[in-house]
Amino acid sequence: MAVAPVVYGSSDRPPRGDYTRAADDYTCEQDYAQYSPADHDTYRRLYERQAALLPGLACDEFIAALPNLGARDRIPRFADINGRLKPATGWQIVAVPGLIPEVPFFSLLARRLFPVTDWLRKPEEFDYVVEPDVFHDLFGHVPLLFNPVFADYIQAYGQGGLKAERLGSCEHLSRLYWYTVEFGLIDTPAGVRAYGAGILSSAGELAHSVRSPEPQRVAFDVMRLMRTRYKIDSYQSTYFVLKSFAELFDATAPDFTPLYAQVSQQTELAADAVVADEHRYPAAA
Ligand code: HBI
Ligand code: FE
Repeated sequence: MAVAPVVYGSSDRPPRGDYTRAADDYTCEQDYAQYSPADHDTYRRLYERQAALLPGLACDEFIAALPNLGARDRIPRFADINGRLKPATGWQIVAVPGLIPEVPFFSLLARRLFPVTDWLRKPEEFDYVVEPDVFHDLFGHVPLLFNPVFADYIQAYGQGGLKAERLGSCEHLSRLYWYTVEFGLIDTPAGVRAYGAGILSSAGELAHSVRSPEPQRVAFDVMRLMRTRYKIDSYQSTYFVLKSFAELFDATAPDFTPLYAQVSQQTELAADAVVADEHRYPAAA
């Protein structure tokens, strides 16, 4: 059944994927035949460049989990990754044609199914692609699904998302996803490190988020985070720093209903808003 695609942010181009091949829940088969030798070479070069940048910038949990992706010299088969992922944390990745609406997205996460876009950027988009492609989803999101605490958080996020939709609080919850799963930092004895997929899959933002003096790095606080708008097509001005993945899971375990009521009474904050006397982390050396 043809399903209506969704477009992220303010892009005016139609979505890239072929949504006519998606089922009612937006999932489709990974169309492995679509990949040309040039696509596999683009993936190999993206993986090689990004993996070389990780030491001193990515968190240890991500670096330790990355080899679970398997193939580095070509686009992996999702079934091969699932052969390792399902026994590890009960998660599986499922192919989707691209971005999908929030309720189908939350529903898949709640079922421990992570949607992975199956098309790859073109060589001319090597440094930046507007919509998440298979490299962003596989390299950025999938390794930490092998981490039990983080994997439990993503499922809890999916379950919370379905509730948020009923409460009309999707915007607040998508900020939580954005500032943790996509652009989160975590503190370590050696300084802040990246765990967010949007950072880990970006050649430029990985060093920027951890080492640049420009952005502010504030302590993770759900209320502060949910008040803060985010930017879709440029580096973040504010990053939120966890003490541990357990902190993220514990902070999002309680029922968010009172939190949504409270945060909707407070003024929103711009992505670069500076709030007086809040703890800021220094850039890592
Ligand atoms: N769809 N395929 C896909 N991948 C995402 O990461 C994604 C999405 N739809 C919506 C979305 N993320 C965000 O708005 C979440 O905060 C819901
Ligand atoms: Fe993503």
